[in-house]
Amino acid sequence: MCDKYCQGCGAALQTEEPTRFGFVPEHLLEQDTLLCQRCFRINHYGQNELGAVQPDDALASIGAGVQWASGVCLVVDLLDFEAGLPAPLLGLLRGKDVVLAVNKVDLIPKTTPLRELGDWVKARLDYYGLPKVKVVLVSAANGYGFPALADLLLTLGKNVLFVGITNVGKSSVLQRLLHMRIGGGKRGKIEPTISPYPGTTVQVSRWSCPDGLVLADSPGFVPQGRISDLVSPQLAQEIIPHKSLSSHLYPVKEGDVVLIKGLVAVECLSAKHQALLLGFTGSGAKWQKSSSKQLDKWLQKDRNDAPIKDWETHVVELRPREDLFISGLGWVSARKSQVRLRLHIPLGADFTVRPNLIGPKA
Ligand SMILES: Nc1nc2c(ncn2[C@@H]2O[C@H](COP(=O)(O)OP(=O)(O)OP(=O)(O)O)[C@@H](O)[C@H]2O)c(=O)[nH]1
Ligand SMILES: [Mg+2]
Repeated sequence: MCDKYCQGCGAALQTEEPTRFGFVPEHLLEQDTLLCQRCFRINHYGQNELGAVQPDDALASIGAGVQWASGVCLVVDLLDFEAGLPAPLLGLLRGKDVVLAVNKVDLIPKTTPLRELGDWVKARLDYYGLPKVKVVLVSAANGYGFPALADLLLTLGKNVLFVGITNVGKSSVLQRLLHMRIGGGKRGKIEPTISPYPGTTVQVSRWSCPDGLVLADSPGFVPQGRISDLVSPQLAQEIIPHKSLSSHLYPVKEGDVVLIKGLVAVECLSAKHQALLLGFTGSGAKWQKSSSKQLDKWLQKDRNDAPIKDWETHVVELRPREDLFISGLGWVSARKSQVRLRLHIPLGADFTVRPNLIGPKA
């Protein structure tokens, strides 16, 4: 161990154990390298052999970071919004000045006006008892909302920490800000490490910016109940929307089942009239329609990448223009008619019914 830190992921650099975070070969450390081997391999080969930071280590680092911070930018993924506000994380931020950056708005179809998304987010924050939080919709992918975000960050004092659950785009948001005037403009080659796999950032990593401002990345808080955390990293990549959100529309009547094999099934128990269900997920998730008689076959289907053995069921009433949100997977939206559904999800997976995010509003 030495007193240097990897600028990409924040891990303390060390030259002894290649299988631990922060490893750099000794000769590179002498050359003042500030990037660990893991970050180098993520950046150049898209490979992360060491996997994710441990939840407890992440929590300890976030806690220390919050103590240090004068203000906090909480980053959430609009497509996994409910998962992004876990009570233990919000508890850590109590008493801090918070700006909420709702990221990945580029993934929402252009037919949904951004003003409508803003109203939807505000209504959800009211519902969660967070009506006073300053909110900005952003996309680290295309830069939308960043001038407004930069202005809000300047109200948070000199030490600003980016926090949020894993994989919401904290490092991506920070990376984009570092290229803007607030972050000092063009930087050297080393930047916060970004990867599609959750648990990339390992410890708080600070970046000095003009006028004494310090922007700091932090490891992601690991939430409970997210389906993407229960499956293999490869399958998680398929179900989490990265480049586009895909939707699948099914007319349903009693006895129909809309499902993703080995992951989730939504069984129609009754529908008032002709009902429609729309499944929203990343484009790699394979939705299909079947019948209740076939259900066991689809749920018990053994998949190495979705090793889910235990299931739970819930009966849910879904009115038109409501979503059945399933944490870390996506959501099923009802159109035209109210439906009574039986939801089959992996044991411990979180779900909630909410006003619809996409499509005509009530
Ligand atoms: N489409 C889209 N993808 C994004 C956006 N921001 C980040 N991503 C992607 O989301 C994934 C996670 O990004 P990171 O910046 O590594 O997320 P993080 O919150 O720092 O993740 P951890 O360090 O693991 O907690 C990467 O595949 C990014 O390319 C965005 O605005 N739009
Ligand atoms: Mg990160």
